[in-house]
Amino acid sequence: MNMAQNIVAGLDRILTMEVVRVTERAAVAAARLRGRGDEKAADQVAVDAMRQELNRLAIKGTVVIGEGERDEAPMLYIGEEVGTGKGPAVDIALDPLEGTTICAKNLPNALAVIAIAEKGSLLFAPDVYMDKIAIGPGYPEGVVDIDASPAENLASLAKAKGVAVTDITACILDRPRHAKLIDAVRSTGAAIRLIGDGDVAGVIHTTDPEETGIDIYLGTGGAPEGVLAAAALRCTGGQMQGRLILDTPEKAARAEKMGISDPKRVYRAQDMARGDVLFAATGVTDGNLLDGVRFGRTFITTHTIVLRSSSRTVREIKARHQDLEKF
Ligand code: VTB
Repeated sequence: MNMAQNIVAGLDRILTMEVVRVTERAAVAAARLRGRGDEKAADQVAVDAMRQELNRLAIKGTVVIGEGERDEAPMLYIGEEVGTGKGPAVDIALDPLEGTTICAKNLPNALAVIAIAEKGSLLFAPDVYMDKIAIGPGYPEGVVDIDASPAENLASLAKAKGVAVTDITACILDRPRHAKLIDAVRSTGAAIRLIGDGDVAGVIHTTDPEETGIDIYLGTGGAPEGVLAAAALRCTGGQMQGRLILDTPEKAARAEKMGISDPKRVYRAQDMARGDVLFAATGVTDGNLLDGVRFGRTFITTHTIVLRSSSRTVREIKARHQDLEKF
């Protein structure tokens, strides 16, 4: 396939490498403020850095999942046009610092994240909660179901994996709203990894249980984070279902304004991120899949995962940045 055909068939392959710089740059900026207890400052520098690098990409990009509505986010707001404007028209979902609290406390799994997809193919999700369930690749379709009980899902997953339920580990956000869910999972004998934040990482971790020790992600987290995680899962394989929680008239109206006609709809990964999708994440703090940024005396190292749905290639890029001026 030559380059021209490739652009027509999906996203420009060159973007796969170019996009790495975008998350690397945001991650380095955020990492300089790791463990400083200042979430806002870390987020701000990551946003600035990501935007700067994004605007160098040869794309005509529109932010569909970003830092918020135009009036509340001065940069990388929903609807902002990014890139040089010369290149394929794409939708972008991003989170320059997923896990601001994690970064401020210097705890594991803070990431700089971006997903790029063909125009019109990412779910335009309001900033509400989403109920989520996700498992990794290699299981028959329908092994887990968002409407089944935690006990049913864990039993079904354990059976499909060929292990006892007690050998399954679920990842859940540590929130009071999950008390019932946590009890239900514990009563099956399964283990739980409780995370403080960072459910994009939590979902991605299900795709490599040998490495991460996590088989299933359960619970409610941000809907924008749900779309980002779905984009990653589209590339790695795995199953995810999500349902928006529109429990007030205000949220329902907001969702409707964003084009969501069925408020109870269950979205699978392929409904949240359709077509050809590129996903990149760089570790800010050390994590289960990615190392955090290391600051050496003469160089900085970054660790990035880059995924593309059309080829399902998983690339890990460890970069040694010797030109420190660029950061
Ligand atoms: C999660 C988590 C994020 O928000 O989506 C969470 O992945 C959900 O909101 O890192 P609550 O904190 O209100 O539970 C974050 O913690 C922050 O965006």
